[in-house]
Amino acid sequence: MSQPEITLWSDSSYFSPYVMSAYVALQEKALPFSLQTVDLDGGEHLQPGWRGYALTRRVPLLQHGNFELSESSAITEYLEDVFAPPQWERIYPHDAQKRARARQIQAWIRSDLMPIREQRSTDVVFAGVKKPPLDQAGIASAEKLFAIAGNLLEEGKQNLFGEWCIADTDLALMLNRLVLNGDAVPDALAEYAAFQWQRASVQRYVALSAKRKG
Ligand SMILES: N[C@@H](CCC(=O)N[C@@H](CS)C(=O)NCC(=O)O)C(=O)O
Repeated sequence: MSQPEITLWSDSSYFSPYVMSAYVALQEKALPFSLQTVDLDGGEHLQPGWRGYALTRRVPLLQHGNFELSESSAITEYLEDVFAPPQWERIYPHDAQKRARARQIQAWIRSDLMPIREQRSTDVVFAGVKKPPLDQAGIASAEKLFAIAGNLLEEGKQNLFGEWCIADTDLALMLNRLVLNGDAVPDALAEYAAFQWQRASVQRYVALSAKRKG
């Protein structure tokens, strides 16, 4: 049976780290999908005519046939459920505890470290913008990130759980907010972030934002 069509809605600049996560998940599973954009600056997502209006009025929004879903980690979990391994590539660890840990990391990155998210917005990552030094709250947030990421990635591991999973992309994005701004980041974490950034699926998303910027 043929699969319903998949569409991923993004902000028009492709600067959203959450859209990136959903995009990378689709790419890793090698699913055919089309991209659509909504103009957040112009408030297009707040118009009742927009597909995501009845949900959260935010991107990313996934359309799979008649089903619409927002919240990036709900999207990546849905894709893993519907396009399950081994038929499709795995984007979460097989082991239940590692899978739970990956979801924990995703939820944590989306709900904590606000000073980093505010002071190192993703134009740093996707458009090469440089920001002023972090304030006290930013420094405390960065120290927390380094300590926790350091615990998760002991001994300079290249992936959180042996093999790549979607939480690696999310954690690397958070670290790269600092690395790509030129902030001091412990070597092992900067190397991990650089390694993750080279992944083809991530680079395809980076290319989208670069194309839009240029
Ligand atoms: N927790 C959400 C965050 C989504 C989010 O913050 N999206 C932003 C773009 S990066 C957005 O749509 N902002 C428009 C708004 O909130 O009005 C997720 O993981 O998908």
